[in-house]
Amino acid sequence: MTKEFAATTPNTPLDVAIIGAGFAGMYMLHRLRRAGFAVRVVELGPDVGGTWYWNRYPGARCDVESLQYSYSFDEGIQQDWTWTERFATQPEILRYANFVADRLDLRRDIQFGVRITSGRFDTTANQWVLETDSGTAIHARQVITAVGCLSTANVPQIAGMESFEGQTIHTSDWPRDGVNLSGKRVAIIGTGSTAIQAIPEIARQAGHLTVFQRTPNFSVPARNAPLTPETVDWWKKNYPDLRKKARETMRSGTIYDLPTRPAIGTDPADVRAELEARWQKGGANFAYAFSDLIFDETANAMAAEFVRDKIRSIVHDPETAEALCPKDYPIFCKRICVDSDYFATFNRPNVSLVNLRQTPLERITSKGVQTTDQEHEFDVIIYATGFDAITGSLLRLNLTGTQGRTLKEKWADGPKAYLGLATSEFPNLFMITGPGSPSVLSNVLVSIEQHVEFLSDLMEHIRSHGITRIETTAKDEEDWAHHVTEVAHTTLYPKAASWYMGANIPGKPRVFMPYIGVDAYRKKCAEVAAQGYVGFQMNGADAVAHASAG
Ligand code: N01
Repeated sequence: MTKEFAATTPNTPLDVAIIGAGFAGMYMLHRLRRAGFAVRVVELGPDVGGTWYWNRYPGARCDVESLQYSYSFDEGIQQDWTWTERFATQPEILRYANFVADRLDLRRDIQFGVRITSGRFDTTANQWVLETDSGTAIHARQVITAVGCLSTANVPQIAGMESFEGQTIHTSDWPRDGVNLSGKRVAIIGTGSTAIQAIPEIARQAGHLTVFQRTPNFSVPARNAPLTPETVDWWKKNYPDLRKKARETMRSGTIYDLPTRPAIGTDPADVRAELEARWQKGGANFAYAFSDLIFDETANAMAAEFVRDKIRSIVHDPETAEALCPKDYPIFCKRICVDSDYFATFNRPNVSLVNLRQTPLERITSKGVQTTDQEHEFDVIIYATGFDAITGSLLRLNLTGTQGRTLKEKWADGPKAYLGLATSEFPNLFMITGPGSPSVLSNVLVSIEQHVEFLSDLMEHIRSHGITRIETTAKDEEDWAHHVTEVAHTTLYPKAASWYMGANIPGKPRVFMPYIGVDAYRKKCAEVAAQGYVGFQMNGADAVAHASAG
């Protein structure tokens, strides 16, 4: 797999260096290579797949339906690949990433096993110099980050963690050879989407599983099942229309049964009937039952109470059921979880719940977990504690811009990026699914394709105009950040202390990071491109001075 890559120098830079070989980096490479650019991907892992390479914990699946969570840009790929389940497992998604990489012969331009340790913009040469842990710098005219929104683990700082004598695992770095949990005493800390997928599977394997919950989560049943050949055929036949619909008419980039009415003003019995029908159908479609669920607290409370009632009806022990019921934030304002048997797992004799709100976690000991009332002993502790989302992997690149500030210093009060794509002081740097773009509040493959296509058009534009330096302005990014916040505040989203807000990381600025609305965002980007990339200042042979977007 290791291949020698030609050295890059200030005189022989790449046209574009892409960081990351997940779905974003793979497609970006394909587009730019096809357009004739000298391009290379630098990837930390030993193979393609990004988040789907690392997140191998038991039960890992995508909660967007497989027929929609796939590339649409190549008719051959979407016809020749066949998904087997309604919600694909991590191994199947990784096989798909490999299928695409083979099909497009991507690996020959991907440098695996290399970490970018820092980068600086050389203002004289108008190039980025990326330092790597292999000791060889990479010189590139343009840099595009494809580092993923959920790829820097949040490893909490809990006193005594290093003293634990058993095995410690973070779900996002699950050992590639698997872990034998059979007969073991296992702890899992966290009850987000990851834990909610992992807990039922781990409970089937472990001797005893203890779940440490700080905040309960809303979850709806996936009702996963094998796909029938008829369903697959229908999707394949109708893909052009369905993909267009997902891209252009959906707030989320995923086709759901859109609501036809608000919950407020609808007979409460009809509200429950609609929620019940969607609960039975399974998946995040539940969130689209009524048009006001994400905007109106009373409507939202109806859906929240419906889910709490479901939890109470599934979990036998009333005290455990009550502890599992989220009560202090609106439903849908943290990412809705989609599960297979999560709540029923707490009826198993080998599963227990520790409510950290009642007995807070004090420290990790050599034997296990000390809470305020007792020491729990374990062979394995699993941290399902999530990610430093959206900005974590960008800041970790340690990039320094034209004013001598790192991105971390520049974004000390929160990220600001024009269209979520570019930030001032950092010329010739673009971010796929960056902060201020729909990213995690969308079917991320739809958002990735839109960004990749926007950026490859932009790269062709600057090449044909002889542009050597392109940068957004402080005003344009400020205006966009303001708009992102304004849109978020028309909804209930900011009422939850979520990772969308940076609230899961101590000290992280509380800024609502994703842009709500795939459809509106796409239109905005198309306008920007049609107006000659308004909001970007360009310098070079043609010395094109572009007006501010504001
Ligand atoms: O992470 P999370 P995740 N002590 O941040 C707890 C995507 N995803 O990996 O809420 C005790 O949601 C924390 O508790 P609290 C999806 O977008 C997608 O589960 O801070 N507990 C919480 O319970 C998802 O939203 C799929 O009180 C601590 C948990 O850890 C995103 O990834 C599948 C703690 C973290 O939950 C992140 O999900 C899986 C501490 N010190 C994930 N620190 C798909 O299907 C943290 N916690 C596509």
